[in-house]
Amino acid sequence: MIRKFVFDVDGTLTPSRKKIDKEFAEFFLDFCSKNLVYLVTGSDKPKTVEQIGEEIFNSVQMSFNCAGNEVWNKSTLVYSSVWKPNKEVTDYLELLLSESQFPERSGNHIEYRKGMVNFSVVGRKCSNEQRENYKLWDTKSQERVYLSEKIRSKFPNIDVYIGGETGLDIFEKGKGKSQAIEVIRTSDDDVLYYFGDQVFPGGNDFEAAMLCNYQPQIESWQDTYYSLLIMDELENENRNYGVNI
Ligand code: M1P
Repeated sequence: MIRKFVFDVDGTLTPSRKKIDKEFAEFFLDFCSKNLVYLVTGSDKPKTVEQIGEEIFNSVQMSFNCAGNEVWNKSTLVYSSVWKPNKEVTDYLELLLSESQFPERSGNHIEYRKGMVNFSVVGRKCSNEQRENYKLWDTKSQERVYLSEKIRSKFPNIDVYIGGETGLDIFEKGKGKSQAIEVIRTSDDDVLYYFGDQVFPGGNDFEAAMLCNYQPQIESWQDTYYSLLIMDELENENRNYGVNI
């Protein structure tokens, strides 16, 4: 049995778009040195490094950025998709943006990344206050569910998922996070654990998590920390009793 641990970043290892907690970072770095760890995130490499630091980024086996459309092995770029949404899609996103009843706009609403775009009504440049306002609005109005259904039904050849706290991750059909799992699983002996805060139908972790063997229930980085601590403790206890898990 070969255990492999797959982690989303925003909302799973860090608060969304924020830096990793110092104590957890120390623990996680040690975890990476003892286990096969992979990152699968909607964000690009610069944002990921800014949030988790170079040391953790370089200690994982591989980082699947932009939902696996840009793959890094430490500082080596292994793969980069060239897909871009066509004008019909981006015009439609602009239309949806203009129709949203949410009153605040911060700029950078359609962010182009490798092989995907991130679409955000409040905008990627939002302040913490605007982010909080949008979170409340989205919870109340379910705007991101509504928008993703509209986009999905108009363009059946693209995939749309709720990611992070404010946006939607949009890419070519089948080119979401699940493509990373197909690379990570290399043998029938592999046992994959998926840690993600968006493991629900329509969430950007859902399909990837369903391809893994275990999906601990995570709603925050604290949940991830706690699950890993429990796992560690159980292993130590079992080791003391001579049981192999
Ligand atoms: O991984 C999904 C998204 O997570 C964050 O989204 P938000 O800022 O809306 O909370 C960001 O890191 C975003 O880039 C990413 O796509």
